[in-house]
Amino acid sequence: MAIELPALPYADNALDPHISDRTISFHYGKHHAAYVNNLNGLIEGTEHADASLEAIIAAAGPGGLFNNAAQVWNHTFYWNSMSPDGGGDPSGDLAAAIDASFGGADSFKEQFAASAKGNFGSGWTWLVKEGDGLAIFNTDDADTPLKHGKTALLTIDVWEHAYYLDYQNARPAYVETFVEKLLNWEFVAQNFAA
Ligand code: MN3
Repeated sequence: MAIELPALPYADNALDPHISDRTISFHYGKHHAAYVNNLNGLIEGTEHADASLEAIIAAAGPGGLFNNAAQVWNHTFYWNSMSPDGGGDPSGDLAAAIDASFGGADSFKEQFAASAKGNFGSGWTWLVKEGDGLAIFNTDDADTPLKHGKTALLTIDVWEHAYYLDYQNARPAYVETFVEKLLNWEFVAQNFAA
């Protein structure tokens, strides 16, 4: 049972002009697809051949198996972290939790953006559940909150391939656009309630 590349939750051009269909064609169509293909090559005929993606991530030590499995999971989570109708503010229980942990939605957005801008090199910036509260968590390369016992609520990919075609080296502009225009609070709320 091979690991499959999940369909995008929107059309290839749905995030235009913030994330272009050209970026999607490479980032989803080439990078994400390559992680899936690499992973299937690595698990074929092994003890992991019929395992779930989450089980492979849990079992894998440092190296190619972990990197490809985690990148498959992280990218699927990233696509869902954005919406053509994104941006705005959280509501309900999630808003209360954001207030309690960060002092309000605006303060959260500032702290999340600052962490994403400052996440050195290739990696991911996450909102996670941590104990009774919420926290911002940076990971390097393919690393993922699953491997740290944390529940992911939101992520932004800060590898250069996520933004270079649309923003060149201007990671801050990409991060600010993500937070203001793309952030899918409904997805965050689903993960928070789960
Ligand atoms: Mn990526």
